[in-house]
Amino acid sequence: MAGVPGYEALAETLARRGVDVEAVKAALKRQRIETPSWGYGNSGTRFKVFPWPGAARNIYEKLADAAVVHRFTGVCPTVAIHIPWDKVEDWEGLRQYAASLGLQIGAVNPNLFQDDDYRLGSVCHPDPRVRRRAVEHMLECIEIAEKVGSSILSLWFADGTNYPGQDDFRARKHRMLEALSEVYRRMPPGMRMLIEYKFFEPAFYHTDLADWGMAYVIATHLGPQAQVLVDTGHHPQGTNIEHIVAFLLDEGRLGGFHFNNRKYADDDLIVGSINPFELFLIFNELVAAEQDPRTAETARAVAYMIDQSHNIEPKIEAMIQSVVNIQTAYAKALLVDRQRLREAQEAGDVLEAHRVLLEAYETDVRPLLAQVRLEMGLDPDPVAAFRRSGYAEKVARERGIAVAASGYPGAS
Ligand code: LRH
Ligand code: MN
Ligand code: MN
Repeated sequence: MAGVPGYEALAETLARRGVDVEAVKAALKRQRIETPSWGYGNSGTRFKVFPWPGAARNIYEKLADAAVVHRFTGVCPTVAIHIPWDKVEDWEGLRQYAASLGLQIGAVNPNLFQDDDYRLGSVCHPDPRVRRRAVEHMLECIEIAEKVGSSILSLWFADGTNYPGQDDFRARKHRMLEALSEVYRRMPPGMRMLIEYKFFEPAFYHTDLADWGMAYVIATHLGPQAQVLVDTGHHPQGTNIEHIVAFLLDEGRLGGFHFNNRKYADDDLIVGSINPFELFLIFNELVAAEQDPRTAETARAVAYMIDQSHNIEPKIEAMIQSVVNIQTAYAKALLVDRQRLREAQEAGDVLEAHRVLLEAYETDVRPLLAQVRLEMGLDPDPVAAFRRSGYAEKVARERGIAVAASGYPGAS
């Protein structure tokens, strides 16, 4: 098959560096990235939602858009759902509809933060009636997951307090553990509970699961089917996320990612748009763990999900660009010369070790990815191909422009 411009030269350079180019291409073809239903609808900030012409208005349109992302990237066959943002009467029917589009339903996300009842929290709420409601909703989501053929229950809690003294930290921890134990016990074998942390927002004084350590402790109390989910936007500035990733992988407790990017807080911007080097370093840890027999099983089961919300940018293109940026980071991480890296580390050669990473990071992998896509029967430039396809104009005509209300993703 004819190569893309620049590919032969790159393949030769990589081969000279000792890279098994065919193995790298095979890994790139195997990679799978899940997109979120809520990334296709109108969303924004608490200041304003700018409605996008043709933005998906319901889960069926969201799946149709996700199928288009999969058609142009070839690596996004699953879609995460958020309940009750995604309103569905017939879950088996949804599963079939997804299948008719070449998709499957991925992680099921209960929404435990948008009912009036949850003013003081959900599973940590002082009132047992509210905690019961939260547990019932999670149990319902397990049933939904079984109906749609999903094996991931993905949990994020907005629980926290706004003022010192508002509630008892330790009592809230016990309430959470009690609630999650009941949910955990109801999960069928093979289902995983992913526990997502976030250090602030919407609560401003304390958040009940503020960091990976707290999520990890809860997961270990629950059992092996509970793991930690790392959302890249959920850390204080300066946090070394790749270190957290390596640590959790080593403990067998890294369950998945919510990829996005940010400059300041939980900005949910296009993955890799602000800090592509950080994304590369995260993938560097994932590849290292994939290649280490002690961590390979955990690394291979990691759920790679995007959690993004788009306000001023076209939603489908933003999603495709995120996928491309994730593939770029993964491709570069696959090029790291691990043997030279180990030798430099063992010799205490600080700069050489660092330069091994830079060599991989600074490689222009675009011809490699273009070649991979060509071999997968795809257009080498998925964003450009989508733009040419006329899909955006078609849905804008058919769906029109919705009146968007509040600012949180999925709200309408
Ligand atoms: C919270 C969060 C969580 C929610 C999603 C919409 O900030 O990252 O994953 O489910 O946003
Ligand atoms: Mn998230
Ligand atoms: Mn978030």
